[in-house]
Formats: sequence, structure tokens, C-alpha cells
Amino acid sequence: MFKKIERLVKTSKSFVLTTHLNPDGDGLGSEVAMYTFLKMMKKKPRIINTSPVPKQYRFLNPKNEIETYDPVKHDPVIKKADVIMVLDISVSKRLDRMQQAVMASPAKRICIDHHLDNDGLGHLNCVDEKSPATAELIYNFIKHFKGKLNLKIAQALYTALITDTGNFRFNATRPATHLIAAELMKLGVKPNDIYAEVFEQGSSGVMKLLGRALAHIKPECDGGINWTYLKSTDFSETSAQRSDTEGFVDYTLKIEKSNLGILFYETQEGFTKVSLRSKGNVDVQSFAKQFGGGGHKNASGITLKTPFEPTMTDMVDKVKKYYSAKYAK
Ligand SMILES: [Mn+2]
Repeated sequence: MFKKIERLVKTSKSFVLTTHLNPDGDGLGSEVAMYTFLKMMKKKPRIINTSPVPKQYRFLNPKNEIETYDPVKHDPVIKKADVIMVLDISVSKRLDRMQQAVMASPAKRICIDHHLDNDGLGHLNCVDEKSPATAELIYNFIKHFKGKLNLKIAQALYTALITDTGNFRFNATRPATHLIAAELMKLGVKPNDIYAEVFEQGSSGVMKLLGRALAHIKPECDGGINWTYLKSTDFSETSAQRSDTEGFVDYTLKIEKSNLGILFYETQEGFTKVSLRSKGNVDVQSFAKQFGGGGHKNASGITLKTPFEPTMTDMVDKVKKYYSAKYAK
């Protein structure tokens, strides 16, 4: 899997690492682990992302090694890089503001990822859809190079693993995931410390926002679907951010009989963000794909650049039809 990538990495000097818009623990943890490893290999890496680092992941970035894309400052860096490593995505549009600069650069692009959708963004790809997190592939990458893990890499990879596996509970979690986690603990990772950084730094505003999301939950299709929403006013009145909604959609699956859960929220621009979660055989990825969204079988997202309320009503209808036709008994 890493043979061709190995040759390219060994013969290259400057690297730009990046991940998707609104990065999560897996995207950021994978970047920090890879960055630290490339430094050990005496390479010159930079991490440049479309979006800033969300508050709960700032502990991964104490020296501000993760930079937020500024065209004036970074376009020359992207243009001159030998290699651009795109982590945790394989479709260029999810690079958002950075898409043009990345695609126009003569640099070789390597994708390391575990998503199903792929538009040929990478010249070289290490994509394993069965992997529960990109971090597992980064771990394998470092092992392939016979690299040594240090505590910084271990903390970054552990953060990525717990966030993308829902603390090791999602279906994609496999024995290898736990074996890797065990090794990371032996290197000094304290699970409770990482959990506290990521999941216990919320403001009271975030709890109030969650309260609103819970209060708005509505069942459909005999409780097989549960959906909820947050409007712009819900964010402004609780002083919470869009990025604070991570994990909210999971509550829609905690209800008995619930097989498909949705959170809609209104973006800053008044558009519509849809997060879908499902259980077992219920495939939300193939639903999301019809509308330009992507993700995994049990966790997908769609961004629709259309006004929030009518779009939400329309999408609820479409999900109901999709679910009734395929899964309702
Ligand atoms: Mn991921």
C-alpha cells in the first residue's frame, strides 16, 4: 500500500499537509502525527488548513504549527511544495477555500483517507474505506517507514481514534484499533486526559444549544427516523458556534427504534448543513451522495447552498421516502 508513496516521500523535501473544511479530531490528529513524523525524517512540513482549529483541539497545537490558510501568505508555499498530503478526504471540493491553490500546484498529491467518495484528488492514494479512522493509516504509514512514535504522535493519533470511532463504539472499530490504542497508552497517553480535553471543555452556551437540539427532536416513520434542527437564532441566543454541534446528531440515535438520525443547522450564510447518522444496514452515504454529500455508510453529511427552512422541509420528505422504500417493514 505504501510502496509508491514511500519512494515519493523519500525523494521529497517540502510537504504541505492539509485536511477538510471544519476539521475534526481525525483530520487534525492525523496532521499533527504526520507532521511530527516528517520532522523526525528531516523533512520540511507545514500544516495549512482552510478552517481554524476548533477550541477542543487546540491542545494538539501548542506551538501553532497548524496554520489557517491565508492566500497571500500560503499560495507561494503551496505552489512550491514537493508534496501535498491531503488527509481524511479524497474529494477536492472539501478543501473549500484552498481547493484552487492545491489543484493548481505542480506538487504531487498524496491522499491518505478512509472515506468512500474519491474524485481522483490524489496522484497517489492510500485509501482504506474499512479503516475506522485516517489515524490508523497514519500509524501504519509510520510503521512502514520503521519510524518511532513519541508522546506527541501518540496523543495526536489517540485523539483521532477516539473521535472517529465514537470512543471505540462505532461498527468500523476493529481489533487493530484497540491494539494501536494499547500501544499509544504504553507511550504515555492518558485516556482520561485526552477525553477531558476533547469532550469536557464545553461552555454553558453549548449545553443550552444542545438542549434546544434535543427539544426540537421529531420522530418520523414510526420512530425509525428522528430529526432535529438548529436555526441561526439558536446559535446567536446561546452564544455557541456551528463547530460546537459536533456529536449532537448522535442523540437522535439514542431513542429506541431509531435507525436514522438527522441534524439540520443553518449556516452563517443562511444555508443548510445536514448531518446524518444511522445504525446497522441503514445506509446514509448513498442518500447523501444524491445531493453532493459524502461520508460513510453510517455517518454522512451534506451542505446545501439553499435557504434553510424550505430545504429542511424538503429533505425531511426525501429522507422519509428513501427510508420507507428501503428499510421500513
Ligand atoms: Mn476521519
